[in-house]
Amino acid sequence: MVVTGRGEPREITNGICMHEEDWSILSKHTDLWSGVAYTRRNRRLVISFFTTVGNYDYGFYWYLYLDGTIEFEAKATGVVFTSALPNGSTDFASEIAPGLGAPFHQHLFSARLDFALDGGPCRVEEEDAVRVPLSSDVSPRGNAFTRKRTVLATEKEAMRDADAAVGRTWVVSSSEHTNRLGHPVAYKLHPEGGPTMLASEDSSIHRRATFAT
Ligand SMILES: [Cu+2]
Repeated sequence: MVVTGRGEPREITNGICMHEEDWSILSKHTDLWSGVAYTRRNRRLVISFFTTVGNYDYGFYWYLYLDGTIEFEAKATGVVFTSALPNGSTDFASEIAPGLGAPFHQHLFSARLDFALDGGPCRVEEEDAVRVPLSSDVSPRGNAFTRKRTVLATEKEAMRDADAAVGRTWVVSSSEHTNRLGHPVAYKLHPEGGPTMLASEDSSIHRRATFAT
């Protein structure tokens, strides 16, 4: 709902919200030698909408930051999904009131990203941090580590799991355009940690949301 020039309410159906907001500090530094100190504020453009699905109200929020970062956040609010909890067992639900439970469940989201980096074709590589064993030539103190990039050439190969233990990210890079250092222009996907599909492999949920398995 917005206000018209005459001060009357006007409803916008299927509207989205766009606004800017201050987002703390973009960068700061105090140079110990020159004494120069600076702080630069961060801002982000927020593009969002809510949709009501049953008992839930889902918020889908895209954030565009000054440093080029694009972040997506899905929010779930609304009313909690409940069930009877007659014997007080909390094996499959959290008790939220006497005799009332909130059953364990997952919210699974799928996002399609069309990168079209610099307007051309692109590819995706998986990047993992890799420990380098202690050796007299490469890592005499045992503190070296490197990264390994693997091209995911097919959709099937690209069905990968996040792995926080190796700092796994996915690099989507242009196969035609390079930056001023001669490297392909690219975006890096940083996954959020979270469990994959927890329902049984034989369940109908599993068949409907294979992207989450
Ligand atoms: Cu839920």
